[in-house]
Amino acid sequence: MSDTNKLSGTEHIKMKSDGLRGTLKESLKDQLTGALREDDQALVKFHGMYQQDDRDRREERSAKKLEWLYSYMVRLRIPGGFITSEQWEALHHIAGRHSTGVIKITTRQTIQLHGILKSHVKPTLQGFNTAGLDSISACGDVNRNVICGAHPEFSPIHEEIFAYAGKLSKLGLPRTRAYYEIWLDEKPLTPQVKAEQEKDPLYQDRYLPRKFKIAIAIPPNNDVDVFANDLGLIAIVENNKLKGFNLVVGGGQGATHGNPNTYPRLGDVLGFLDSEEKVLKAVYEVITIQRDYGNRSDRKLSRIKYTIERMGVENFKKELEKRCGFELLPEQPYKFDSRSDLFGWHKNHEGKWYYTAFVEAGRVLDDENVAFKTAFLEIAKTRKANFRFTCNQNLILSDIEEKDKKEIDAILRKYNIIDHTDKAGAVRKDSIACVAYNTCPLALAEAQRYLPTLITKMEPLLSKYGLEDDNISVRMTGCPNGCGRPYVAEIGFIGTGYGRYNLHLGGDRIGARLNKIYKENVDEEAILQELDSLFNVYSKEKNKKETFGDFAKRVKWVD
Ligand code: SRM
Ligand code: SF4
Repeated sequence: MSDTNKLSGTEHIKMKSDGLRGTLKESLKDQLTGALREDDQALVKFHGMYQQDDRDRREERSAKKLEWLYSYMVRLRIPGGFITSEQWEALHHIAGRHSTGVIKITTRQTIQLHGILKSHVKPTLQGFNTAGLDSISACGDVNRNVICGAHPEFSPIHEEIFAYAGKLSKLGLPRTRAYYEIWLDEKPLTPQVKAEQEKDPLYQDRYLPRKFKIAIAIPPNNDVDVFANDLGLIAIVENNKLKGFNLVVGGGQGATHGNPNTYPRLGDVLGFLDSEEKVLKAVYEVITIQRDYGNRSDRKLSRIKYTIERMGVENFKKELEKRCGFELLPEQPYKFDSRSDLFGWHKNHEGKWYYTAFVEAGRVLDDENVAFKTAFLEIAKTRKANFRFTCNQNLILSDIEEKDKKEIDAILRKYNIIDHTDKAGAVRKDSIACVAYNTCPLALAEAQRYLPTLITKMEPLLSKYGLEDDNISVRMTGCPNGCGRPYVAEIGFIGTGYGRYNLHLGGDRIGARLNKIYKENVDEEAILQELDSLFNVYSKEKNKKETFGDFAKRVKWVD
C-alpha cells in the first residue's frame, strides 16, 4: 500500500476538507480579493474549476501594485462529449454573460470557459445546472471526464458503446453533496445524514492520489488516444455486435523537464472483458488499486503509470483479478488505422447526417474569416442538430435528419464554416495545441496562440516537397505536461521557454508509439530549418504509404 507517513500537502487538504467543502463558501464571500484561500484553490478543482490569472497582464498589474487579475476556468463534465441543441444554446449565453465568450473544446471532449470572475462563478454553475450540465469531477484527484470515440459513423452500435461513457462517469462520481451545497444552494445535510449519505466506499476521505482518466476507443479509429489514458477500453465489435472490451491500463503523458523519474507511458493491454458487469467491476477495481497503491507523497509520481511500473504489469493484473473475483480473458485482436476526425458531411447507417467542423485548437469564436459562434447558435436554435465534441478539439453537428440537412448546410455556408473546413490543410486539420498562455499558469511557451502561425509557415515547406495532403500529426504544448498529447504525435513541440520548444519525432499516426526528442530547445528559425531538411529527405526516400513518423523511426532520426 502507499506510504502514509509522508503524505503530500494536498492529501492533508483533502482529508480535512469535510467532503471537499473546505472553506469555499467563505472564500467566495471575501470581496477583498479575486482569489480563493490557498487550500480552497486545491479543493475547487474537484468542483471543475481552476483559479487562474491573466498572465499577459501580470507585469502591468504588479507595476500598479494591484493584485493579479484572478479569474476562474470552468470545465464541464460531458461524458462522451455529447450535448443537445438546448444545452449548446444555454452554453452560448452563459459564455457570453460570464466568461471571455470563447467556448474552448478540450482534448478530452468537453468545454472550458475562461476568465470568469469570482462573483460570476456561482451564476455560471447555476446556469449550467438549469441546462442539465455540471462540472463535478471535471478536475481534481478523481475520475475525470470519460471520453469515447466521437463519430457515430464509426460503428452502427456507437450509441451502445457511447453509453458506457455515462455509466463509467457515474461510477466514478464522489458521493459528497458539496457541489450542490456550495454552488447550487442546496440545504446542508445534518451531520448524521451526511455521515450516512456521503460515506464513499470508492474515494473514502482522501480520494485518489492523482487525477484518473478513462477513454473508450472504437477501432479502427483511435481519436481518443486510448493508450495515453490511465485506463482505456477498446471496443471489440463483431458483426455489429459488441463482444466486450480489451482493458488497457497505465497510460499517461505528463513529464517534468529535468526530472528523469517522470515520463510519458503507453498503457498495457491486460486482457478482455466480455460483459458490462465485468467492465464496470474491472474499472472500479483498477481505480481502487490506484487508490490503495498510488504514491501519495510525491504528486509527480502518483499517476497510475508509475503505480503499474512499480508493481509490475503481471502483479497489477493479478491484484486486479483478485479484487474482481474473475480472470481477464485473453486480449482480442483489434486494429487502429487513424486518429483523424471525419471532416465534412457523413451519413450513418440509419441515414442520419453528421457534419464535422474544423475548429482550430478548439476555439469556438467569431473572427474575420469564420463565425463559429453565430453559426452554432443559429443551428442550435433550429433544434435540428445535436452537438458532439471530439478529442481532436473539433465539433460535430449530429443526428441531422435528411430533410433538415439543407437548412443546416446553408447556415454553415453562410458563416463560412464549410469553406474554412474544406480549405484547411491536412496537417492543420489534424493538429492539436493546448491552451498555454495567457491563462495556463504552467505554460513555459505559447501553444494555441502560436501553432496556427507556425503551421502557416510550415505549409510552404510541405508544398515544396509535395506533402500538402500528407496529414502528418503535429501537436504542440506549452510545457511538458502533455495536455495536447504531444508525445504520441509524429511531430511534437513541447515548450521549454518562451519561444522555444523541444522537437520530438517518431510517433506513429495511430497513437500506439511514443516519440522521442530529436532537437532540444529550438526556436522558430531552427524549427523551420530542421523541418525543411526533414521533409526533403522524407519526400524523396519514404516507402509507398510510409508515414512521416514511421520513416523518422526507420531512418533512426530518433532511436
Ligand atoms: Fe491538462 C494541467 C489544460 C488535457 C496533462 N491542464 C492542466 C491545467 C489545468 C493547468 C493547471 O494545472 O493549472 C491546464 C489549464 C489550462 C487552461 O488555462 O485552460 C490544462 N489539459 C488542459 C486542456 C484544456 C488542454 C486543451 O487545450 O484542450 C485539456 C483539458 C482536458 C479535459 O477536458 O479534461 C487537458 N492534460 C490533458 C491531457 C490530455 C488527455 O488527458 O487526453 C493530459 C495528458 C494526459 C495525462 O493526463 O497524462 C494533461 N494537465 C496535464 C498535466 C500533467 C499530469 C501529469 O501526470 O503529470 C497537468 C499538470 C498537473 O496535473 O499537475 C495538467
Ligand atoms: Fe498548460 Fe502545459 Fe497543459 Fe499546455 S501542456 S495547458 S502549458 S499545463
